[in-house]
Amino acid sequence: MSSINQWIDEYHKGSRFGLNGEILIKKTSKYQEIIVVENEYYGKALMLDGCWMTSLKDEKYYHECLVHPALSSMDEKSNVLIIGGGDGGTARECLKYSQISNIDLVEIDEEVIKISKQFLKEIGGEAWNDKRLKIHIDDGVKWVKNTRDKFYDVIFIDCSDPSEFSNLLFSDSFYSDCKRLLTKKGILATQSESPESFKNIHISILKSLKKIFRVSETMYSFVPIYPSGIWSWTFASEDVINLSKQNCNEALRIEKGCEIWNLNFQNAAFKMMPNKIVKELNS
Ligand code: SPD
Repeated sequence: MSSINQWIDEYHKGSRFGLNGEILIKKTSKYQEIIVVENEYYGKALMLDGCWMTSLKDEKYYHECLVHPALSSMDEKSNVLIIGGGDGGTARECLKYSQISNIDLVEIDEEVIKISKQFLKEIGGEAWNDKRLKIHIDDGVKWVKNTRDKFYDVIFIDCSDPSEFSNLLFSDSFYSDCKRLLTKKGILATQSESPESFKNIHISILKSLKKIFRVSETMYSFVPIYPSGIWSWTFASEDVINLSKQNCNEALRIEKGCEIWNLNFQNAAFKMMPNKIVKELNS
């Protein structure tokens, strides 16, 4: 592998979003091309099939926003499902809650886990050694179909952008299966793409979740290395979720260990829906 710096870009509708650096590994797994590049500012960064997934420097923007709005708002949580999440960041944030006794992490591509453990070990950190974390190399869609009703308190969908092999993770039937798996007060938390660079799929996710679940709320923040930077996370439940619960001791404890997320940040983020998205959702 050459140690010469080069630009690695995510191409997107005539724009490109790139990092310059040394390629540490480039490999094609059964499912996708996997690249890890080392950039001066963002540190090591992971790209799957031409799309940026995460970097050491900005991963907390993503993982803290996916996990803490759900877990800090729930009283009962012991059993968690993560679909995707092969870099370990979502599991690491979940394991900050002592009430969690089991996490099933279902990742289709074993190579993503291997490469993350080898090149991005700071992201998963101690989570990889935690007995509560069970890794399953499997298809998330099949996993939810084959799991019994009301089994999980929380489901995190930490997937890539829609593609040939991940499309079903954005489908109504998948979301309905997730709903069936959740306990009465359970929450589905999913990355819901960008209202700017992935507007159509973003709208489609929000419409599906609103249709399938009793409540669904979306927050907006940033993931600097993703196309356009602005990103979203959506939380859906059959129970009325109190995602902006204040002064909860647990949330205050979690805040202290976070780089990005805190309750004020979250409260603002749930009010950040761009007006063009509001209009399209209402039309
Ligand atoms: N455009 C990238 C969307 C990827 C979301 N998942 C990232 C994985 C980080 N754990």
